[in-house]
Amino acid sequence: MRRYSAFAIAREGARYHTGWERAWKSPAPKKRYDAIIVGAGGHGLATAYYLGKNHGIKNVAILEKGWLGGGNTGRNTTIIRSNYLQDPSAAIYEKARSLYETMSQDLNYNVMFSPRGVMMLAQTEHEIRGYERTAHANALQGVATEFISPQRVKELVPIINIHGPRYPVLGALWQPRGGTARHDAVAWGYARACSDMGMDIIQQCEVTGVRRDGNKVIGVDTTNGTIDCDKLGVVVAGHSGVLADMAGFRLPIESVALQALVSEPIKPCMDVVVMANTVHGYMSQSDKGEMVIGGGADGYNNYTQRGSFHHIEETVRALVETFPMISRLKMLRQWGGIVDMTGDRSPIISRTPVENMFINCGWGTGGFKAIPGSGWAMAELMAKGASPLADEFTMWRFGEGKFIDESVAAGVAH
Ligand code: FAD
Ligand code: PYC
Repeated sequence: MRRYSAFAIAREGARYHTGWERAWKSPAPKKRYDAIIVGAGGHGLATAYYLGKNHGIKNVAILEKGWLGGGNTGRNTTIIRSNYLQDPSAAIYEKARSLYETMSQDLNYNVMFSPRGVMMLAQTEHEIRGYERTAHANALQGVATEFISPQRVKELVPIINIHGPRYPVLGALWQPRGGTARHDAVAWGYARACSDMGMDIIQQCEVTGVRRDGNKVIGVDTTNGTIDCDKLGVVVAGHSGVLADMAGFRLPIESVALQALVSEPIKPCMDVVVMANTVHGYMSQSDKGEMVIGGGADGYNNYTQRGSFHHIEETVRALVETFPMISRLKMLRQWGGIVDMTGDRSPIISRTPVENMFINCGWGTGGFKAIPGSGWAMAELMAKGASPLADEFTMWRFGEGKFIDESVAAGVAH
């Protein structure tokens, strides 16, 4: 616990609480920041980290209305893969996956990256065609994936029922260097590195307004007062539309609940990640032994961070037919997060209509895997005005018809 007291911007002196778990009640700092990042989730923290590490911009504050990592970053099922179809997506997700390989060393913080392999089952002829197409595209993009047979699926996952009562397993898209990482550790690792660079992570500090001089951003209003900045990066996932509204523009984002659950811990029984998108459920085993399970997103917009009950039943039903042995497991707990969905299921990393205000959102059901690549690109965009990794992901692509369609790769029904 002691370590995190630094995150409460104690260096500004006794005006601030030093316990990171307590609310920051004091007036906002009177200094002007080179950059403010709104949102201390993985993407916001990674953006701040690469602003400092890659571009030398360290006079940075990260403002968080709750606690760091308490949004979707701390609520996801930690699947990491880069088996996307379109070139711009493969580039940013593979950049992220490769950064995960060395993240523990880079941050000197064990994020428990486990490249155990990710498998997306094909259970219809349509899925076979889709995944074979992705495997060919990945070969051209330099992303190591292959389409494997049902027999190979069974070898890799002995507990699976490949003859399924409704949909037999016809093959799978297999990414051997995909896997999982400890989600909280990713947030904490980036946070500690930001703090070590002298950045201020201010929790319990909600941004309530975007301050402008003409069309140029000059700071933010917060529940703790106003704070000045030269550049503003908004990285708030499901609340992106709310922040855009404060700045006077609209985003093509819908916010919906996505939920997950875990079973009681059991002995190791499955050492890969399996996604079954036709019956609709996915599962991996955590280091504690719990089976980590997720399903589809709610079919209506909301901000509840809970999710509707019928999804749990549908997801468990789908997974019981895929892995019959889990029918004997007790489920321990369930939770939800609010994911930010775009129409083409690809993210937005973009300038905005407001000068010096940038937005990173739209990662929807699949942004945990992207955190380091996204932070890398967003930092470059904020520091230099452009980033090759972000070029295609502007918020204006929807008006221009330049969609980056990843509705199959997203892997989760929505
Ligand atoms: P967040 O972690 O949500 O951070 C945004 C932060 O902004 C929050 O902490 C919030 O409190 C803060 N904020 C909001 N408004 C304000 C304000 N006004 N002022 C200050 N702060 C504010 N992705 C994968 O790649 N693999 C998976 O297996 C996977 N599984 C998932 C399972 C579930 C159940 C869920 C919900 C998501 C899953 N995802 C997965 C998606 C992934 O979690 C998200 O895309 C990713 O975590 C988004 O990170 P973020 O930093 O953008 O958002
Ligand atoms: O993007 O791989 C993913 C994912 C799995 C579960 C939720 N998102």
